[in-house]
Amino acid sequence: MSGRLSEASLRDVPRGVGRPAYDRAQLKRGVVHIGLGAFHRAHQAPLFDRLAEEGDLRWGVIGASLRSTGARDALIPQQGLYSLFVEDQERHERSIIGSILDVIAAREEPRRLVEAIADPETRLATVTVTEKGYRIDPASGELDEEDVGVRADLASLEEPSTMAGYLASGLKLRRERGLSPIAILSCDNISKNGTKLREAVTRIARAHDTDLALWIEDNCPFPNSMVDRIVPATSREDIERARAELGLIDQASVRTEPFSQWVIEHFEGERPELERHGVQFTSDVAPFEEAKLRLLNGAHSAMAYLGGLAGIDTVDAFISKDWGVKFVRRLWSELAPTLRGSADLDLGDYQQMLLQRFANPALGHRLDQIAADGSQKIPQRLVPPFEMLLERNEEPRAIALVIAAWIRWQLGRRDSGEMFKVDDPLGPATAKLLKGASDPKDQLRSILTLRPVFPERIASDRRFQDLLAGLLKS
Ligand code: CS2
Repeated sequence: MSGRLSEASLRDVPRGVGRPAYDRAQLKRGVVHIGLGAFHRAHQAPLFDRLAEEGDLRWGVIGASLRSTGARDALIPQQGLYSLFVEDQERHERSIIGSILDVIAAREEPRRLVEAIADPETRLATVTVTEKGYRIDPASGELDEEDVGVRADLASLEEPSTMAGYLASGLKLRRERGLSPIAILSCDNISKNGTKLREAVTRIARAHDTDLALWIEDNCPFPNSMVDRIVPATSREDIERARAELGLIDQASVRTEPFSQWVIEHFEGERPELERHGVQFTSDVAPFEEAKLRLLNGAHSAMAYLGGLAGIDTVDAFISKDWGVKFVRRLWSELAPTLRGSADLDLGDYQQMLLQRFANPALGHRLDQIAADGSQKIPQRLVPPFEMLLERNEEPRAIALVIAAWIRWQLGRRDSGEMFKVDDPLGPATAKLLKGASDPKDQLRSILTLRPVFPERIASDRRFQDLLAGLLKS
């Protein structure tokens, strides 16, 4: 029987596995992080761990999940400790990360999260709640005021429901207590993520107190940022492997690639010196964010729907096929001209590196994971460049094929006939739209009325319709 990873069992962790050398009891609760999934555990938390390792003990993390209790149930018995496996063809690095100090399951204890944001020790809030957690309309970027949670937060901030509601509520309390404002750092794959988050939070704040909204606007930076690291969701195999390699049970183990990137817009106020660990601070994140959203995430979505329909399971399996690489290159040849360049970004090198990252066989990155929530992702990744190319009178067939594959995906049936459940907040809406449609032409007509994905100006474009109709038919 293996014991559980914890402070007490740290000494049993085998040699060669890194572990915190700093005194965790001295670590301050400087960061509140909302959205304690695998991505945070593999991207931001290890950076805060490294800062602590160097003696900067201001950036311990209080993590919160809004809906599930899984992270709390996994991490609290381990006092926040978990293992990180960094792997590719050559590297196999293992370490125990110590920067997470406490975990709140906000659904059960909403006030604890509000209090954490309003704690004098808190200096920064970070967010990874995925696209759908913003409750914004994916196409317009505006807060979805029809959403039940948003409606509740607009009515009361006592026990918030949404991420933006929690932030508004916590900031309200900070202001009432005369505490300093803090920066709120969005780390999700959304174009202009900080700007959109600020709009969502101030919109909710304004519904309660206009002065609060002004205070937030004037004092709390919401820098835009681009984050990048491929992190498969923790699977049963990961937990098994952690047990085999550590001799301990770790329910929160996470596996990732060596590559990691974080580009953040400069902002005023106290902040962690992340540049010591390769994080880039810049005056304009847009070129990085666009390149990443379109080339990396766009290719991911392409593989997810085309590969998923064809019955392929993982990114590396897709990219190992000649036609797979060929298609991804073709897609990039359409997408790259839509990017505004930056002197710091060589797109040729960037694509070459992406191919290597996609081919990493150690990740086992599942296409189903990427396929989830497509209605929130396609409008970020592929609709804007498509529109741009149409304006230039071009006919981007590869992008259109991915959008057509996404539409096919909504039917919940692979090419083999195997049925699956579409995992998407708009899944019920797309199912309803497609239900009565008898042929591809009908299906297209219906699905193009889905405004969060297809804004009017693109849905009504004849060339767009014809292109998709042809592809869906074939
Ligand atoms: C992926 C991303 O699941 C997805 O939609 O495209 O999670 C991707 O792995 C990360 O953005 C990489 O940084």
